[in-house]
Amino acid sequence: ASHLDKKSELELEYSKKMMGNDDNIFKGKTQDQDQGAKIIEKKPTSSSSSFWANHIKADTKKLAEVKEAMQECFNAYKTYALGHDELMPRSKRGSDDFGGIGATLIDSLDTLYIMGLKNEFAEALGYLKGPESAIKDLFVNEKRDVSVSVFETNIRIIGGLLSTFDLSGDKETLELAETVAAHLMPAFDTPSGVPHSFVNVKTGKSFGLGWTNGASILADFGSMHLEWATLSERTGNPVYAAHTEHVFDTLASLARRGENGKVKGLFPHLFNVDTGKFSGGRNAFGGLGDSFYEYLIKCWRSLGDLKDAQIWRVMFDDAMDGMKRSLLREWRKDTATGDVYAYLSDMLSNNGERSMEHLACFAPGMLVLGAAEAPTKALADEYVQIAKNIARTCVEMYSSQPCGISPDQVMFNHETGTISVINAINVQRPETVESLFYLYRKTGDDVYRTQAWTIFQSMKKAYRVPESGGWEGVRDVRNKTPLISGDDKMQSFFLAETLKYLYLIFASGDTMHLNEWVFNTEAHPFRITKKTSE
Ligand code: DMJ
Repeated sequence: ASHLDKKSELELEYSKKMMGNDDNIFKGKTQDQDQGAKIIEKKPTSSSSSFWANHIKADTKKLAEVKEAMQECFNAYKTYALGHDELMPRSKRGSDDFGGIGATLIDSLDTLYIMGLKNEFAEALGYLKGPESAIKDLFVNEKRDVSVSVFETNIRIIGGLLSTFDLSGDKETLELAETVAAHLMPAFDTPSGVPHSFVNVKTGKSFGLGWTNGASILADFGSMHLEWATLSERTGNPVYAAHTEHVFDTLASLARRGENGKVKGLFPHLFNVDTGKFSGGRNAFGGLGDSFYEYLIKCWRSLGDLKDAQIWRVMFDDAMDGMKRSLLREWRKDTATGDVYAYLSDMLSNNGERSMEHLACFAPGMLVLGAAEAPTKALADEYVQIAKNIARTCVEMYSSQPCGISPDQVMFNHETGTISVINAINVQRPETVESLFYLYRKTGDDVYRTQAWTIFQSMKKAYRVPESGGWEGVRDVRNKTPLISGDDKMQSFFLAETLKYLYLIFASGDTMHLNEWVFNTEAHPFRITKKTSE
């Protein structure tokens, strides 16, 4: 009961803020689609440009090539798998790992919009709102008895719908986002108020995963506030933000009491929603932990209505401190240039703690965001330096393989300065190109564009399935490109994230400027409601 009392206090406080917030850009005002292009290209004010590199010009030829890839992938999805979650590019049919809600369609919307693929965007939106709509079938008409992942539905579906609203002003997408969130809400009805991982959309029954013994996962429940606070702001309904703010408050008070494991600033992966305590797992930045840390800085930077804003910043800097002390490793130094290659340990003792997942390659991007408005210049410089050192390793994870594609997990040999493969698959993940995007926007150093282009070319060779035009992942990156066997799956995040970040790397610096937009962990951009000063 205590968390419910807390929730209503928060709701009250939030409503007061909403009523008094004259800057709320969505009060009685919507953007129309024609304004969209201007919104994307809008010039940042000169006072806000100093942290980011100025005068980044578009590389139109490369932009066109990435856009063509997106067009091809979307059209293949449309032709063979429309309404399904993902395309199987070889089998030329759909697969439904997320409840059959058309994940790729929704994940693609804002990418199509940003790339100016107007016809495809209009078609996708038309389908979403039309009578065949898979998402309406499930969430509006409640036709199917299906359980969905709270995290995946939040980052892909609510995130994709919210960003489509922010970009295009289409109100129905906001209403749909609210309907989806209302169906996830029963997952929060636990003694601690921290949500279960899964919820049945029809019955509201929620539950945890078998392999965690029912525990919820830090990256899942800890990466919801950006979407839910944005949803509250856009709709004027405080209930969403109140739910996720309570989750953050729970974590913050555990940290204050020192009940968050051995390393100050970091958090274990598994949480018992009944006892309200952590129940195990590692403190690391790969899967299970990753986006929780990312959201500390993204929420702090971008949410004008953030309660006790400073504690988000403090928790982020504490986490980075914990990361430096316990996870950051240097495995190679280039004797000629002095360049350091760093990585973040997975802390898996059977690999001698010298392993890293590709998933952790989001960290350089997060560190660059942390450097903007950091408490001191020294800390900002240090964050950018660590970001560069980790990104160097992530790029090497690609270039060290015969097909130029990174494995999903690697091990580092500090003695020889070499990388070996632990998990040879590649599922089209975005994290390295995501980090190259942030580093390029920060530094304007062309090395990042060159690296991104090389990776994109390797992806094209390894992923593209000519029979359908869809792009798939790779089963074993240790093979040379012509020998590669594909996994017959086009991940929805490939269209939401990988291709979007690649496009933005070659776009002008004013396109989706990082002082005006924040990208959720599935690369869906929301308009920033707090003015950033850097
Ligand atoms: C995406 O769904 C998100 O980026 C998430 O935070 C991590 N995993 C995938 C991409 O690898």
